[in-house]
Amino acid sequence: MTANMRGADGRLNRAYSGVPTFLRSDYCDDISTLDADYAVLGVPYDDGSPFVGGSRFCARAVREHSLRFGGGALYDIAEDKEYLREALANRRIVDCGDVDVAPSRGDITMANLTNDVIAIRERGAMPIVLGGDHTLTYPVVRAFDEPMHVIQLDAHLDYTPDDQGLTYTNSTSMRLIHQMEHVTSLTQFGIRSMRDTKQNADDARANGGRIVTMPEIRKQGGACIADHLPAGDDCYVTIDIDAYDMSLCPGCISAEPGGLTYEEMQEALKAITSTVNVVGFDFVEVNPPLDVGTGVTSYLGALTVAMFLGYIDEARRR
Ligand SMILES: [Mn+2]
Repeated sequence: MTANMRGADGRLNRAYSGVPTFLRSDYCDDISTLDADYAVLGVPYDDGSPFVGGSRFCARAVREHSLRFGGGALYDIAEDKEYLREALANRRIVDCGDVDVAPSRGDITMANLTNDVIAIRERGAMPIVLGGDHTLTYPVVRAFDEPMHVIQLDAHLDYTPDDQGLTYTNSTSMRLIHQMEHVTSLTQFGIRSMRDTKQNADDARANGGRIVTMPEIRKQGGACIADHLPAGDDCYVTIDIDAYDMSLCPGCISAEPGGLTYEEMQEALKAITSTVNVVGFDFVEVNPPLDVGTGVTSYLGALTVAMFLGYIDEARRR
């Protein structure tokens, strides 16, 4: 807790009080009037989770834990550097609430999502989308039309063919994205699940994708992601909490051992923002009902989203 927690409105704003928008940003309930640099949008959808649902509560839990960063900035003592102070003080981060979800109708929900992201971009803001499960990345990416690269931080390829009509599930999103004309290339980082198939890995590579596995990351550090990115290009980034090691995400049904440490994630996110131009990102797959009592998975999610946003904001100021 810091001495400068008192907000512009004079309130103390303890982490457990008030209405939980992301980082206690202003709330916008009409995107057509949005005035922001960064627009947060929740997608409380987990119909695309084939095993145990619950990630529909991810965005809400991440918002709640984000209120614990109450000092008006994110301070990294190792660098003696503050992130997001101006963006927060100038109210440049705005929370647009949640996409309208139609239960059991992924097609309708995801059309709503695509339309909301288009509307956010028309207002000149960068979309920051909070899951939900990993289904949402495809409908977000299809809201863009300029050429861009896609970076996925994940334990799994999410490259299953949607040949059974399973378009809106969390295991097919990356194959769908990779087929889109404006997606120039795909980098998949942290992939390690032995539940993925050789066929899907072969297909991703045959389609021009780069897969960065854990031995390479462990040997070279998270910053090695820069070697697999088109420097200077526009990039969309999707972060699955299961990119982190299983020990860091008890509240994630798809957690896998042998994943990223916090430091490796930090290095990777920093390297991304210093190598490419991030045009938007999403964060998915925290399942709060499965989490431990302290909610550490949601907390790590809030930290990851806020930290990455801080790096993006710093890069945009340079
Ligand atoms: Mn995933």
